Parts: sequence; structure tokens; C-alpha cells
Amino acid sequence: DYFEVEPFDDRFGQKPKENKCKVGRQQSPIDIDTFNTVWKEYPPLHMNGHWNFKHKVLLFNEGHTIMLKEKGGVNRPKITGGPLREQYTFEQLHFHWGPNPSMGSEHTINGQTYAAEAHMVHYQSRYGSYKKAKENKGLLVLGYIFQVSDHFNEELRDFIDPIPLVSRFKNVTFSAPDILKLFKKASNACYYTYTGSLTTGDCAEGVLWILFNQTIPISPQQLSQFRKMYGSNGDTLRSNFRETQRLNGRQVEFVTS
Ligand code: BO1
Ligand code: ZN
Repeated sequence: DYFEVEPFDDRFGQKPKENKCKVGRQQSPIDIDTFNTVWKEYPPLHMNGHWNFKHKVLLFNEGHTIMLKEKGGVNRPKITGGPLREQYTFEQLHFHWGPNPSMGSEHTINGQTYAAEAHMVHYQSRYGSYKKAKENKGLLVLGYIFQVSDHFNEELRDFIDPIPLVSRFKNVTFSAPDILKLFKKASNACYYTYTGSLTTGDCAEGVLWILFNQTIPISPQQLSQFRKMYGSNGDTLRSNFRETQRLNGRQVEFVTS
């Protein structure tokens, strides 16, 4: 009775769509060439509410990924500080992975690919919604890189256990007060920040990226669970990461706190 499985619906507009990525000069992901970054100091990042979701969460198969949203969407977590000029609100969390543990991350570091990557998508609070903020280049994505490890990551259990339940376009609702705790340690580490795009859908530009430098461990067995999801084309989603894009003169900042 831990899980409450519901049929897939379109309440959140997650209906699978054709991938019609626009071509642009500020696309994501990118390779982070660490020797070519600019060292910057900013005030500390403040993540308010990410580590104690007060409401139920909804985990679902979005067609391209497994996604988590706060059910109801009231009291959403907020983020300020660092390079942010104003407050952003949490919208959703999703994952990218690959066909084997040697690839799956979207961003690469000095050409190195990693096993997986999680994205916490946020919007500028003043726009009141993800959609409005997207139209006004008001999106922020926090990226977390997973590194394959022999060690089973207990903190990933709440994301991975329900995957078989949602693998064929189902929703699952559960109470998980601390479901984002897994990201807490990495969120206090150094990060890279640059301006890029969404990596799926229309690949809209004007997205601020914060990519944390500290990796999160994940076991090969845990990674294999992601590949059991079914994609919108009816096949299992063995891989859902986009290849790295040209930097085109953009500057990547390295921030230590
Ligand atoms: S990501 O964090 O850059 N991978 C990312 C990619 C796409 C979205 C958010 C974050 N958002 C949505 C679009 C929707 C679209 C959907 C498809 O992705 O805004 O309009 O249908 O996955
Ligand atoms: Zn993503």
C-alpha cells in the first residue's frame, strides 16, 4: 500500500510529442572543459524546501524520461542566491541515462561521459508558471551527474523501486517527505554555470544551467532499472541523452562556495 498507481493521463501535458529541436547557437548539453572556465564568486545558493517535500509526489513515465512532480503544486521548493538574480520555483525532476554504465549523462566533463544525469527544472517565480517563464527565457535547470559505483545507493530507492509500476505510461503517487535528500550533498559543492537550452522538446534557449561538480554514486543494477521504461514509440527507453553541442564562444563559470 506504499504505492498508489493511477492510469496515465495528460494533466501535466506530458503526452509524448515529436522531437522538433530548434537549431541554435546556445544549445545544451555541452562538454565542460574545466581548464577553460572562469572562476567566479557568488553568494551561497539557498534551496528552500527541496529537502522536505510536504506533499505527495507524483512519479510518472513522460514518454522520454521518468519524471517527478509535487502533487498539487502548492508550497513548491524555491531557490535563490548564487548566480540567480531572483527567486526560482521547482517544477519537476527527471533523469537521463544510457545503454550501458559508461554513458548516459548529457553534460560531459573534459570529454568524460558519466552513467546518468538528473535535472531539477525551475522557473522564475514571478511568472507564476513553468509555461509563462519558458516563453520569457525564465528557466533554470540544476544538473546532477551520476557516476557508476559498486555500491548500491540506498537514497535512490524511492525513485527506482516504482519504475516497473510506471514503465508503461502509468502514474504513481506516494508520500516521500525527503525524496530529494539524495541531492543535498552535491548541492553544497562547487558548480559550473552557463547559458544554454532545454535538451528535449523544442530545445528552447535562454535556460540558465547549474551543473554540480560532485557526482552521485549509482550501481549498475540500479541503472538497469531505468532502461526498463517504455518510451513513446513503444520500445524500451534504453537511452535518452542528447549529444553535446557547440559552445560557440559561451563562457562557463566555475563557482566555489
Ligand atoms: S532538460 O532539463 O533540458 N532535459 C528539459 C527538457 C525539456 C523540458 C524541461 C527540461 N520541458 C518540456 C517542454 C515541453 C515538452 C517536454 C518534452 O519537455 O517544455 O513543452 O513537451 O519532454
Ligand atoms: Zn533533462
